[in-house]
Amino acid sequence: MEEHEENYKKGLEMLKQKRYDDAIMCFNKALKLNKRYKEAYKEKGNAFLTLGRTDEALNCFTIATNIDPDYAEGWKTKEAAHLLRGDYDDAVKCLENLTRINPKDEEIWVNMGSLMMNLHRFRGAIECFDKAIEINPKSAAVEKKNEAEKHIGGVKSREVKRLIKKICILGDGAVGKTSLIRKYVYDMFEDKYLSTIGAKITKKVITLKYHGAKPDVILTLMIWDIAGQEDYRNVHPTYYQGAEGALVVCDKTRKETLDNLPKWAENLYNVSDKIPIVFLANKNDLKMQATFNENDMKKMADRFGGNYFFTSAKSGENVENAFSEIGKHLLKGE
Ligand code: G3D
Ligand code: MG
Repeated sequence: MEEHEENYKKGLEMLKQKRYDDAIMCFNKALKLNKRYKEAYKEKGNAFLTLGRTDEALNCFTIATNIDPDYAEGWKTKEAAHLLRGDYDDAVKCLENLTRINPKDEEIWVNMGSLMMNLHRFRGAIECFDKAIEINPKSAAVEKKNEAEKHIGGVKSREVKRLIKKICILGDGAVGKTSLIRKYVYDMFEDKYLSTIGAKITKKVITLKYHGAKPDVILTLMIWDIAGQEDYRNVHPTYYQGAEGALVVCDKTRKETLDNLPKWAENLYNVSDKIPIVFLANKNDLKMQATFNENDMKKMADRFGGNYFFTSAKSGENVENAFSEIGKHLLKGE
């Protein structure tokens, strides 16, 4: 193996170990030896992205796609970075490049159409959905196209306000954090590209209509899942940085996970401002195995002035409510 490749491999290993600064150093060494090493630029960008340094990340992705304008992975990560910052028009441009590279990829057309819908670019969205339907007549785009057509035929487009907010989901391992996100964000297209960037970030776009009283709000929730480092002493501060709300989860069948909730909350507050927290006691479907009751949960939530819910990622109980509650807090003062 050549030396630049060795450094690149080492960088990937560092990424796996969540040693992002070390990873960047390795990629830099690789790039010194091979200035056109697009993969190294992409992975260096991923490391920056995970550290929350989106400007530097974008810089890397831009270089990678300049080196090779047909580098699909480069465009995907660049799109993810733009989404994280809320630069939707730039994200659309990345998708345009992806459709140029893979014109037969139905999913990319659907993604681009969905994003354009969020931007109220309905005619452009319909063109994308048509392409997807051409590739697969049974595409999810059929329904989405109908939706877009309704908008064009109907009332003139209203003023919209776009917001992007980060929330974190915290709590011990196996309490059901990832399952709760999966249940809430059923549109799997939405997190496909983001899953390639190392941090587990899932996007959910919610449109809030005020029927004339105020501009409609398009709220993009960036849900950060702390997959794989479920020890409150070990969480990288970047996971908390910039968060405007948090869901802190325990498992109703394991009392110790409730006892750990205050530690999660305190640890978060060591880094963040006093952002709103909603506490969840998950696996409420397992009634027979309950190890604590509502009073225990209430006492804990009261300490932090937070609300609480008993949820089940399995049955869906209170999952929408929990995320809407956080959503309500996020929009206060907007
Ligand atoms: P984590 O992301 O917090 O680590 P996961 O937790 O979402 O990975 O869930 C851990 C396990 O709990 C999974 O089981 C999952 O199916 C289960 N689980 C999550 N939420 C619920 C729930 O509300 N009710 C029930 N009954 N089970 C739940 P496996 O066996 O797949 O590891
Ligand atoms: Mg998980």
